[in-house]
Amino acid sequence: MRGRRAGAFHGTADVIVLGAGPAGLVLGNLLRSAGVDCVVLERSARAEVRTRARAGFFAENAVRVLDRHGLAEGLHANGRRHSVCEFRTPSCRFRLDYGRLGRGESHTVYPQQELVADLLTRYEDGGGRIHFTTEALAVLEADGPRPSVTVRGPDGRPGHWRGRYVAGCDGRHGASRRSLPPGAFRRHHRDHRVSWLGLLVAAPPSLDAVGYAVHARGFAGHMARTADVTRYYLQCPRGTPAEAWSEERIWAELELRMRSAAYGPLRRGPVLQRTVVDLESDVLTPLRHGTLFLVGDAASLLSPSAAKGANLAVCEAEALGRALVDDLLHDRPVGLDAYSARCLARIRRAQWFSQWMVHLLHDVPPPHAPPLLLDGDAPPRPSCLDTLRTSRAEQDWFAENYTRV
Ligand code: RFL
Repeated sequence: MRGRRAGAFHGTADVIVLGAGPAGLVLGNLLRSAGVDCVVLERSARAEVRTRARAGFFAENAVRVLDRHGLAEGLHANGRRHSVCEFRTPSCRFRLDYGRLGRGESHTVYPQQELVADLLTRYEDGGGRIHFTTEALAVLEADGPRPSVTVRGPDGRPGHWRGRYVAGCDGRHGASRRSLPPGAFRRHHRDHRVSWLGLLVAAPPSLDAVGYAVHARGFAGHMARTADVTRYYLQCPRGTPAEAWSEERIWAELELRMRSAAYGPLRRGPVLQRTVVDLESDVLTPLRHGTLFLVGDAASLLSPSAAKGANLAVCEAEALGRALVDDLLHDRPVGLDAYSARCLARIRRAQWFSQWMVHLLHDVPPPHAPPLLLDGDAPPRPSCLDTLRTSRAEQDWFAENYTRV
């Protein structure tokens, strides 16, 4: 089927990749450089894909994946190593240099949109096919050998793509998830009953660490992005519209919850973006339905508390890319057969740790059965933070899981 080409509306490709986020573009690059015929179909316009600010913390394993395929040049040139967390609690402040704990691994901070822009340039420079403003509407006949995708193209015209495999890299609300027939999968869902107001601020970081502040008014977080842009989070009541928060109110809450009076002021700047994120965990099993595979956020959604989502997307894209190359070029389907179970093992670990972080940082029940509290017992959260502050074994465990993907 190699070499057959078409416009955005109709065509064929051995692998149809839905979505040009980190998952879709890592996969597209792997397939293209191995010589597999593929096309990426993306709902948004090119400019939006290149500028959508989201994640920023990449674990060493995800960086190794990018390195193996020559996709980490920009990340190494412009990203910064990051290895310290600072917890601020009602009673104290403590720091964990997680890069020196556990397995001694750290993060590279590099804005997700920069990585996506690098991946896109690399893919297109290598001759990769991509169509923007082309929304997948449904994946059809995924249980057979010739799946197809119906699309709405740039001017609203309907179209149709046919292939041998479809890679669903189109996020939680994409067509891949929607196209799974009832009974073909199980949905595992947990609403953590916590919401965050996510903010991007045009100001340098205020700390040389990820800041996690636990406060009676709710959680506040600080994460570096670049020398001039910082991400902050404020826990907010469920259902709060993002616009309800004026800049004045945002800074007052951040200063209060981060305890600036005790630990130093925050570096202020205009708020560039504000989004409300409901903290949820959501996994579909299995990650394969016939010739349709789920990758990244389409496979599992995590709360951003432990910064795992983009990392999983990169690792799963590599696993699927290798398996597709083995199947299509070497007639070895074993990797495709193992894809779902392999990725679910990683997802399960990441979900568990992210849920543990949600519990650590908020007044919500722990991930599993609530612990037995005896009369007069302290609630579990302060004791978790205290154990983390004082126990080297707990710190090693934290560091290992915080950087693991
Ligand atoms: P993406 O990035 O959402 O890309 C999916 C792409 O699919 C397109 N699309 C469609 N295309 C065609 N047809 C359709 N019907 C389509 N429907 C959707 C979309 O336009 C989009 O281009 O998914 P992917 O590739 O799986 O990557 C996942 C990551 O983006 C996500 O997990 C992370 O951003 C999560 N996350 C973080 N992860 C980390 O590892 N570290 C972090 O520090 C971190 N911080 C964050 C985050 C997510 C956040 N939000 C948005 C909740 C911070 C925030 C605020």
